[in-house]
Amino acid sequence: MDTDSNTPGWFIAGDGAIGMALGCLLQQQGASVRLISRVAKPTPAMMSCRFTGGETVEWTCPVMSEPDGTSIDRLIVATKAYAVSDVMDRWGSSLAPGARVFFLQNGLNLDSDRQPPPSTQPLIVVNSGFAAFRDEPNHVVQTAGEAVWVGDGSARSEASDPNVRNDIACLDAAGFHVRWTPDIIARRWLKIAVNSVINPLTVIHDCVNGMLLEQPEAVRMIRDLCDESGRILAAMEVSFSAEEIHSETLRVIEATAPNRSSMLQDHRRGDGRHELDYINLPLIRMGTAHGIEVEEHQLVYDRARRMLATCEPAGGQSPA
Ligand code: KPL
Repeated sequence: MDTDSNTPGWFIAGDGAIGMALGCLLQQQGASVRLISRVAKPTPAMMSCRFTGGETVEWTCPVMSEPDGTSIDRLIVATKAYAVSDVMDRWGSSLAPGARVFFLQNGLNLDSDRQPPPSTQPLIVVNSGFAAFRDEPNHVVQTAGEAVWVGDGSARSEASDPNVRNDIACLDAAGFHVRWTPDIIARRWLKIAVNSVINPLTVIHDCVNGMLLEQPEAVRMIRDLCDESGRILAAMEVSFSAEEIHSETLRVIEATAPNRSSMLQDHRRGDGRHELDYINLPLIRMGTAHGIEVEEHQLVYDRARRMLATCEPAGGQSPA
């Protein structure tokens, strides 16, 4: 495993909470890290991270907003789903042949899930256990550090490329506990099913995740949505049952009880960008395509869409 700062470094697109926390963890392991920001920022940036153990680390890191001719061997895309196409448009041509590109988004875009150039290796990360939030512009607080899943969509029991295995070992040693799985597509659908319950319901009820369990209407909707998702996933031959989706949803709500979901944060930020069409819409579309009734999901989608519309620019947004 390389932790040597002379080896090709890590580029992290997205200087939000997860991007900053990951950058800090990797740099502490001795890796060279550069953050990629959508907008030009003073560089190097001075940041701090408080980790779950209680330790606070001050760190500095170069920040880039435009390619400078450097060839990128490993890129972590830690942006929101709607920003992925911008990242690929701007940085795709800087990716070296064989570069590993780790995608950390919630949900997916069924119309055009933006891929990096064909000569590179896209890897899907399903984040089911690492959480952080930003409480000041350059200060991040990590709130959970459980295992997360990674895969390339193949049924291989481990990554075939030793570079990918090395990357996974580096991330794991740094404290981002990635585990390879041959079932990454099913795991992504499970996470979509869970997020499609928690995220819009926290917008509708304007509450932190844990409060959902204190509202009888929300508790009933959680059950009904999970049952419907179970029928959709069964029709898609994805192996998670309604019971498993329901218990995973309750587990996540309890584990992230004090969190404001990312969709509620999008709503409150009010800049018109949110992930409803990347999380809820794919399930609705899959259900419809397989002839499954999606009444509960459609109702929740429509309610949340109306509420999120109050923060959209005229004309709404379309999946990027
Ligand atoms: O993934 C999340 C999100 O907010 O998008 C959960 C797990 C619901 C945590 O808030």
